[in-house]
Amino acid sequence: MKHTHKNILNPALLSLLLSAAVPVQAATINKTFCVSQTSKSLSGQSVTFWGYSDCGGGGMGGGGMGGMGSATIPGPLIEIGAGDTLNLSLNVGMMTPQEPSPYNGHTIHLHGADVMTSEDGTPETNGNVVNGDTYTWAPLANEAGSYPYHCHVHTVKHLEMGMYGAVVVRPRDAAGAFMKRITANAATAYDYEQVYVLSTVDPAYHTATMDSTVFGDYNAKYFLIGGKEGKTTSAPAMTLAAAKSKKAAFRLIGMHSTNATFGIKDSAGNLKPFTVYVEDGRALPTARTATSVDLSPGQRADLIVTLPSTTGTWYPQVTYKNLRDGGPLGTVFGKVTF
Ligand SMILES: [Cu+2]
Repeated sequence: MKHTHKNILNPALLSLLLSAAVPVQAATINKTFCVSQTSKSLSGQSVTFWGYSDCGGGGMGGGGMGGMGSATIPGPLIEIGAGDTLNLSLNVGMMTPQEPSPYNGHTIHLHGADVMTSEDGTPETNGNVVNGDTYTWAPLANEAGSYPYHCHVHTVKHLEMGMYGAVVVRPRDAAGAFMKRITANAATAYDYEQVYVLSTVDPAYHTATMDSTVFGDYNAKYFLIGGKEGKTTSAPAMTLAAAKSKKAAFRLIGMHSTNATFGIKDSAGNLKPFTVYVEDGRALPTARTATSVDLSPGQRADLIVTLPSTTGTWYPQVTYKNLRDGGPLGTVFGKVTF
């Protein structure tokens, strides 16, 4: 058989090559968030928060007359596929808790997302308004992982008030379904998953406004995972009912204003190793096995721990640390049963 140029362009071969190159099915995801006030009891004290709620199925005014929804701390979890397009609208058309001008209004900043400046939600940059907007992001295939979103108006105040949440960018399979993997890499497959949004509270920040000198010094008093205190292993902030020999993924998202260290201990207090696959929304060139991971504000880590072959209880935990000297401020516990 003669090898000619024509043979290389054989239609069957071309079709095969094209099908291999066709990306998995992508989706367009439209969400509308609103802002409202709520309060939480932390260590017996009532603290006022502002938070996001999901108030519509897409487009401005999606909430219609149905109201603003109920804010949660952290805000609603956003799940999108790598390759999808997210259109995230913020409806501040209705009365929202906010400060007087020039610190009024709200935005949504998709932290760590590679977006156009006009989609960045930072009022100081061109094209970003504070009276409602739609933020568009189409993460690439290599951007699977965990991200935070938060308000970028007078950030020192508004982020502290609870205006933050998590975005998980998931790989999709050939049929378009979310995969139980951190990235498309089969080595990152897991059976269970928890999102740990780390945050701290300085109650003085919750009552101060405008250019208060209070904002010159941060004194965290309450320490949270997923908006909960979890001060002891018997009252954990997060619980996961898993099964022995299975894999559990933890998505750590730093929205705290201190330093922090994450670790997983067994019931005897021994640190258990885990593998970090993604940091700050990018896969590590080589997965890293560790018994602790440090997280500064804005940082993320996506990791997997393999549970033992006998039943038991482990305690994932975050120790918050002073920014200046690393001294421990408080530990928040999670719990995994298997
Ligand atoms: Cu805000």
